[in-house]
Amino acid sequence: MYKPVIGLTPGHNTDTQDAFLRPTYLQALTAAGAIPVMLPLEPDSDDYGQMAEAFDGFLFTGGPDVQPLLFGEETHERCGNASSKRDAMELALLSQVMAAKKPVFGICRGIQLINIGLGGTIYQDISSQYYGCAEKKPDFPLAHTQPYDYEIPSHTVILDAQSRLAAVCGCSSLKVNSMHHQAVKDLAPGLTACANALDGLIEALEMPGYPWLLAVQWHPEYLWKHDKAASLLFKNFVNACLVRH
Ligand SMILES: [Mn+2]
Repeated sequence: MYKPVIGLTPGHNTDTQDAFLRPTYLQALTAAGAIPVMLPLEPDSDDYGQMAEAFDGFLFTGGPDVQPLLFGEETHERCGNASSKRDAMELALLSQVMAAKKPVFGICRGIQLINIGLGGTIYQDISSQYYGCAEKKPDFPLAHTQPYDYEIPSHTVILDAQSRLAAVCGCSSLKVNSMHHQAVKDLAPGLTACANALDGLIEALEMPGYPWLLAVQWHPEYLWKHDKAASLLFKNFVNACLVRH
């Protein structure tokens, strides 16, 4: 039986220049019935169109912060490390992948990258820019950078009942892990928020009318072994890639 081949965007260690991928993404996609492949960090600029055609789907993985000048902002004092090579590669790839209407899954940095690539903005730092703003300061600040193991969920997200995400997961709320200090702020045109944390922050996005685009702020690749919804998310993505083949 044909298995969908899925391209994953690579991590970039800016100290050693290594391109790498955490095995959790590969394990989750393999278990869901796909063949995962790490994409090059520095493809030839002429090759993005061919790369978009060559794979059945694309996973935009977690990682460091996106360079703020790329979404029209100065660099906030609480912004973290960025990789110009990775930013350029992922933004160019996203454009070609979406032109080819291939399935797109985003995780953590992936949700931010997709929102930025399509014209949205992000909070460069949740605690100072979202919690720090008086009108948005919640009574109960959440640990979006959770203080314990990634396999343990740390906060709740409420799903939009009409969303693809709710249909895929078959429930109205999820317990998710959380390892981010940035978050989606203004949505890009065409995207809808389909999950919010109890403090109001956007935790998932999708694109109605597009064949398959879902992005989550949490890390289902650390949850799928024990969490049905996380496992269904990967399986639904892989099935969407299979249908397109
Ligand atoms: Mn969170």
